[in-house]
Order: sequence, then C-alpha cells, then structure tokens
Amino acid sequence: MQKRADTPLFPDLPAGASAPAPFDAWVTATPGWLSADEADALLAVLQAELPWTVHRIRMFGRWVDSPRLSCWMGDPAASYRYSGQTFVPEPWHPALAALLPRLASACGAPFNSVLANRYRSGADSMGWHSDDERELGAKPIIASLSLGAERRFLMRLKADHGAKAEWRLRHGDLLAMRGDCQREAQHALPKMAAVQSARVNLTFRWVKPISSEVVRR
Ligand SMILES: [Mn+2]
Repeated sequence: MQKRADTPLFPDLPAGASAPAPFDAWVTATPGWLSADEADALLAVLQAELPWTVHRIRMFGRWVDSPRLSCWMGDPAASYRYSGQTFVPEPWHPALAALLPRLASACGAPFNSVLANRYRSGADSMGWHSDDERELGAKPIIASLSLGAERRFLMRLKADHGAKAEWRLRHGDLLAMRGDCQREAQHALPKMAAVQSARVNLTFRWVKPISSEVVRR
C-alpha cells in the first residue's frame, strides 16, 4: 500500500463527502441521519432509561475499567460465550428496537444487538482498537449512531499508523463500518478537553446467533 502523509487529516467531513482511500471502501458517513428532533428525544430517553455501567475491557493485554459508560442490548440469541460463561444482552429498549428496520434498510444488513456507549464529557474517551471480537465474524457491518456532543472520530491503518482519517461526529449522524475495516484499521475517540456535555454512541452489530438452549434470560 502506498505510504500516506501524516497530514492533512480529515478535519471536517461535509455532508455526503467520503473519506480518503482506503478508508472510503469501508466507511460511510451520513450526517443528520436522524432529524434534530428525533435525536433530541432519543438522547433524553437513553440517558435517563438505559442501565449504564462501567464495563471491564481488555486493553493492551490488561483488564481495565472502560473509560466510558456502556450498555449492551439485543436479542437473546445475540449472546456469546467466553471463558465458559454466557453473556446475555439486556432486552431491547423500545426506542432502540424501533430503529432496527430503518438501520437495516440504511446499511443493507440486519442488526441483532447494540453496544451503547456514553461519554460523559470530553474527558471520557476510547483508545485505538478494532471491533474484532470473534462473535462478530470476519467482516462485520457496524452502524454507529451519534447523539449529543460533537466528537472527533479517528481511524488509522494497522499497517501504517500515519495513514489516517478523521470525522466530526455530530448529533444524529450515522457512520457505518464494513468489509475489512476491523481487520485492516483501528479507530479511536480521543479526549477533547473543551467538551463539557455528554455524547451517546449506539453501535449496532450482528452477533452470530447461538443456540436458544444455551440462552436463558
Ligand atoms: Mn469500537
């Protein structure tokens, strides 16, 4: 792959614009996918009603508290097994279940679960990683719906950290990742000291269904 310059980044993706290659093959951004009114209502309901918790995550080989609040929700069949335990998602909040047909139609693929993340302010963040959990399969389609505070979303190639793209994700924006995005690239949500308010990010996924005999809610 051609070596790319470290700059310019992609400071402000206008409506309908696509990312530079090779990221354009993997990422589609749709600014204002939800109207401001819809986004306002959804943000208020989710902040108040989702059972937000601090997840333990593995980063650079260590288990640490995730630097954000999370909630994992979905179909019982979206459960997965890890270290002999079965992890079962929370039942769908109706406001999220109602979005599923629209998301499936926008992305051309169904979703059976959502990892919701709440960044309380610009001090909450997420470091470089890929969404490469085994239960998502080899080429997952992940739909990321942003609500609340505008945040920077960064992507870089695993093989060349200088090859980067950047988006500004705003209230109501949808960003879909597909193809080899998780295999070839990493993404991050950096801290932004000036941001005082919360961002809720909904990442819809398809988890390979496991047998209903294994799953009891
Ligand atoms: Mn991620």
